[in-house]
Order: sequence, then structure tokens, then C-alpha cells
Amino acid sequence: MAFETINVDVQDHVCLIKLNRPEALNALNTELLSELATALEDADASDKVRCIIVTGSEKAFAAGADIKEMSEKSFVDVYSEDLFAKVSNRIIGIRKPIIAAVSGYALGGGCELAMMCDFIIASDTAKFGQPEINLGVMPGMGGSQRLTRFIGKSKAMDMNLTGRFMEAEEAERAGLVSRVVPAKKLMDEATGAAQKIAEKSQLSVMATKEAVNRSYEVPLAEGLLYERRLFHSLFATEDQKEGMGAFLEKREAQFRDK
Ligand code: CO8
Repeated sequence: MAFETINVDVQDHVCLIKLNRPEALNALNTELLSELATALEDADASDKVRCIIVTGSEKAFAAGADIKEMSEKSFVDVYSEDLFAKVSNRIIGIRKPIIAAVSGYALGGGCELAMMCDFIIASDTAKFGQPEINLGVMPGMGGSQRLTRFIGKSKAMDMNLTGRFMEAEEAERAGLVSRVVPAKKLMDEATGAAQKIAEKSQLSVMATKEAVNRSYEVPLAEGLLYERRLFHSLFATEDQKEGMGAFLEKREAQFRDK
């Protein structure tokens, strides 16, 4: 399918989705968000894809929701259409792993989109922020919720109330991003991580994603039970026999997603 605001490329089981609205620093308008959700769902359904990367340009992952598009909307408009609800549910419904490769600005909805991915690899030029407060509004797609779970209350309040930007180094220290690399190495690093994931059994990959995400939704005892049941269930797979057998035979496992 041809897209106007994103580029999609699949190579070696990795689907690379590049946000492509350079004239607006990849601001997330309705068209881009809808195309992104469609591309993610296509990748989720494709046998050729085992891991997904979402990235932007060197200057901007995404500078937020599109302010021009939102500026004239009324409360009745945004409440009636439940702005961003459907599209964010489509994005968080993806079962294959999604890595956000972030360079430059990841602001407002851009930071929230990165947080909806499974982990963030950042270049040393990345800048994260929730500057919605400067526009007379507040985050609407996770900036007050996911960010608080990732970096704690004090830093989340600081970011959300002052609207300041957080550099990559601080974001890594705070637990928002998993790795920081020089800008030139960002895509190699993200692709390398995606290829590592692509080598695993997709059954254990999807179960792991599900279990980690569950930890944000349920109390610890429920989460531990959920994890244990998923762990038990993987013993019904051929890939468990193959993975453990290969270790004991000192050879590489050949997973078949069965
Ligand atoms: N929306 C629309 N256009 C944008 C946006 C945006 N968020 N950000 C940048 N642009 C446009 C600019 O208007 C400009 O266009 P033009 O050349 O036609 O005037 C072009 O991109 C380049 O931008 P700048 O000239 O401003 O570039 P600078 O390098 O000087 O500054 C900044 C870069 C600091 C990133 C600056 O552009 C900026 O502050 N942008 C806005 C950041 C912001 O406030 N983001 C939050 C938006 S609100 C939001 O995200 C709400 C989230 C709710 C849920 C979202 C679900 C997706």
C-alpha cells in the first residue's frame, strides 16, 4: 500500500517505518497517525516481519501532534471524535515488538508515540519533552501516565509542568530510553537490536511483550501469576524443546514459531 506521510521498508524480517513530514518536523496529523497504525497492523499480520522499527528524521522523531490541525477544534469536536483514542488503541494493540529509534525532537505526541513503542533507542541528539503546557493544554496520549511510570513522579511533574526538554543522556539515566548511541549509529543500533529479536521464537517474543506490558496494568501478584502462566504455556511449544535442546547440544537453536 502506498503511503503519503510515512515510508515503509521490510528487510531481513525487520519492518522499518519512517515518519515523513519533514516540512512539519513529522508533526502527527490525522493522516500520518492513520497511515502509521495501518502500516503497523500490516507488519503485525505479515509473515515476513518479526520486529518493527519506528523512526523519524535526524532532526525530529516527531515534534508533537499537529498544532495547525488541532488549533481550531472545539471541546465538542475533540470529545465527540474522542481525539487520538482509536489510533492509540490500534498502536498499542500491535503484538510484535516495536522499537522507537529517536533522533532529534520527540515532543508532546512524539514523545508519547515513542513511549507506546516497546523500547526506545535514542541518538545523542534526542530531546524528549511534553511541552503541551505551553499551548494551554496538557498531554493527551500518555505523557502524564506512561512518562510517570517510566521516570517517576518528580521528573514527570517537572517535564509536564515546565515543558522543558530532556536530553538523551538524562533520558537514559531516568529510564525513559534503553540505550543512547551517536546519531550516525542510531539506525545500525536499532536494526541490530531488531535482528536479534527477529532470531528468537516469535511465540516467546510475543508472550514476553505481553507479560512486560501487563506489569503496567495489574498489581504485582497478578502480574507474577500472569507471567508464570505464560511461562508454563511456552512448554507446550516445539520452540521450547528446540531452544533447550540446542543449548544442551551446544548448537544454535532453529526456531520455527511452533
Ligand atoms: N505541529 C505543527 N507544525 C509543527 C509542529 C507541530 N507540533 N512542530 C513544528 N512544526 C512546524 C513549524 O510550524 C514549522 O513550519 P513552518 O516552516 O511552516 O512555519 C516547521 O515545523 C519547522 O519548525 P520550526 O521553524 O519551529 O523549527 P525550529 O527548529 O525553530 O523549532 C521545535 C523546533 C522546538 C520543535 C518547534 O518547532 C516547536 O516547539 N514545535 C512544537 C512542539 C510542541 O509544542 N509539541 C506539542 C504539540 S501538542 C501535542 O503533541 C498534544 C499531544 C496530544 C496527543 C497526541 C497524539 C498524537
